[in-house]
Amino acid sequence: KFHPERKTTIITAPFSGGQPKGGVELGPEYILDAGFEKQISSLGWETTTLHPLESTNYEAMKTDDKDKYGVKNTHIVNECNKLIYDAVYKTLESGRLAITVGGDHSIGTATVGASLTHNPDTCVIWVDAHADINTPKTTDSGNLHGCPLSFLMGIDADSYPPEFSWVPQILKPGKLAYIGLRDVDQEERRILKEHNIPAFSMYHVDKYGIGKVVEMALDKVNPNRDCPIHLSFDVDAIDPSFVPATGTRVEGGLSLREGLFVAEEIAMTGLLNSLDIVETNPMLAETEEHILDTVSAACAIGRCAMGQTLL
Ligand code: 4U7
Ligand code: MN
Ligand code: MN
Ligand code: MN
Repeated sequence: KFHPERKTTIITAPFSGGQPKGGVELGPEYILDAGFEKQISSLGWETTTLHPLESTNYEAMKTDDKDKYGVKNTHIVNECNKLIYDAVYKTLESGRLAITVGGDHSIGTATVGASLTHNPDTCVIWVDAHADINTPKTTDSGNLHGCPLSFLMGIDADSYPPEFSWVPQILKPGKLAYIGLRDVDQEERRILKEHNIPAFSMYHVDKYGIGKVVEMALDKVNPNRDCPIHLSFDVDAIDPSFVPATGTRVEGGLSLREGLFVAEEIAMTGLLNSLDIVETNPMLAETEEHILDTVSAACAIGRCAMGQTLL
């Protein structure tokens, strides 16, 4: 419905500053080298690519120190996010579907922020083992890939480093639903409860099945199936047996098929307008097979979300 002309822009976000491990910045390179753009164009999409971080060197500026606000690498996370934001916003304003390939999930601040600024009716489906809704006040790790959603919702806004003041606090609790959760921090649970955010954990996937869970998630955030969808897919939502090369693995995740089903079902709505595929870290693979499994899964998520199964 939203993209009858099937035009998309693949935006690379080779960035690791939202978490301490090296290698996640190589995700986009591996995914593109695996033929991702061709795979999407084979589905009938006109594709183009943008590399907004091309002339930056944020990786070299990364540290492991918390600032006085309790978070790490605030400066580079914000600079990077501003560049990604502009690329996603420009892409959406030109009528193209935005696919952002990460990189760690701190870039969700930019991608979701741009999607909602472009169209405030946008709803967000966040597929992840984690809730990514810590605030500088609640985070233990200080890793900003665990915080993007709080910035977008303006939760604990008095605790933010001033550099985050550009972020549109535009995401309403009723416009966000999670699928795949299984490692949620105590304070994050409180936030989810307090704001009444629909969260479908692995418990719900086991109890109801993935088909029903996706339907329930969409019923919450998009009851009339008429709003654009931003799908933010952290590959760690899928079980580490299928997706081993990622930074924060948690056992007991979605099967590969369940993960792909989520993407397929979003494609079926015809409402997908923006997509993130994040947290692929080839350097954390123990074997070549780990790399292949993880990169292949990331590509498959993209193909399914872009309608592979509708052909
Ligand atoms: B990801 C964590 F404490 N909640 O804040 C944190 F468990 O983008 C993990 O989903 C965050 O991979 C994971 O550091 C962020 C931790
Ligand atoms: Mn995660
Ligand atoms: Mn995440
Ligand atoms: Mn992770």
